[in-house]
Amino acid sequence: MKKYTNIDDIENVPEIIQEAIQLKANPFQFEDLGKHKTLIMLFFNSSLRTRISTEKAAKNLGMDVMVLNVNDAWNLEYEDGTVMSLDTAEHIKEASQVLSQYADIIAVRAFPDLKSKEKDESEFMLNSFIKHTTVPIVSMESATAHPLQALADAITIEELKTKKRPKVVMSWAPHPKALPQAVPNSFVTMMHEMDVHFCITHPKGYDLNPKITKDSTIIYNQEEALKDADFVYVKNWSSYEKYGKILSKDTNWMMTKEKLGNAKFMHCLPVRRNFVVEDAVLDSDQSVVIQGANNRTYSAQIVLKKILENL
Ligand code: AN0
Ligand code: CP
Repeated sequence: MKKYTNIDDIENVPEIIQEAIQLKANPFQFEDLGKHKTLIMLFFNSSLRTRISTEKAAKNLGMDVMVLNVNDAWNLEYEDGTVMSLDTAEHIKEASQVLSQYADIIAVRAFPDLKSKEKDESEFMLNSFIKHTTVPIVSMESATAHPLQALADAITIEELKTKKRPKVVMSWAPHPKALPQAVPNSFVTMMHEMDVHFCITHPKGYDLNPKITKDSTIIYNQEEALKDADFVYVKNWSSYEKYGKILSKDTNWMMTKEKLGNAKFMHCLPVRRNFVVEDAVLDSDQSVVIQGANNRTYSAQIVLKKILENL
């Protein structure tokens, strides 16, 4: 693997899921692979899981890890040819090349600001790193994708499914803040690669990028969509059409024990209790959010392993 910024960087999804499950059973089997290799993680945004699970994954492979909260460094310029007389103190060209000398792999978290669809979809931050660094890049969530999360979700479904082709429903939920579409985008893309019966449910106006949802079944009636679900993946996102806007905070879309039926409850976390999902769900045995978060280590570890093998 040359980089991991999108699910299509994976050659064979079913195979990588099985490899991750094997790694989980024996996480230290490749502890020499990353010896004298350094992972630098750059965070433009907050993180709990990604920050810690990716470091743990790298260390399981014997790598050294350095973390930079980029907002503590110099304010970066991405445009070519600008007169840097304002707030930006360092150009991505220098920053990327300098960091490449210190790292063998660079991982980046850079959320969108949800103001301009075109700008966010250009993935200018992530792509600037890809362009100007000389080492492989891993996305730890970019403007439009969260591929490490989706791979962990796939591992969780594979581990917990009790039938060959489970029904997976991705259900929108309300949220007080405008959130990106990165997590749902990657989850949808991943479900297309898996042998599952998949549908999406959300209020009108919340359709994701049709290039991503493609021919997914979209059902605007949540109750109908949730019928006989084996896994319910709950996530809020802001509108794609009215880009970055909150169109609804309708509490009727919150996930409840009653709506969940017998399905397993999934969420990437962090989650707002009793706004996105009620306590009764999170505190029940049907919630697999904690086990799911554990798989973040193994999704990161299998990705880092494949990149290290290709260095
Ligand atoms: C972020 C998002 O929705 O993209 C990160 C999730 C992993 N969530 C929040 O900001 C609450
Ligand atoms: N799920 C996830 O990416 O969590 P963090 O934002 O805490 O890293």
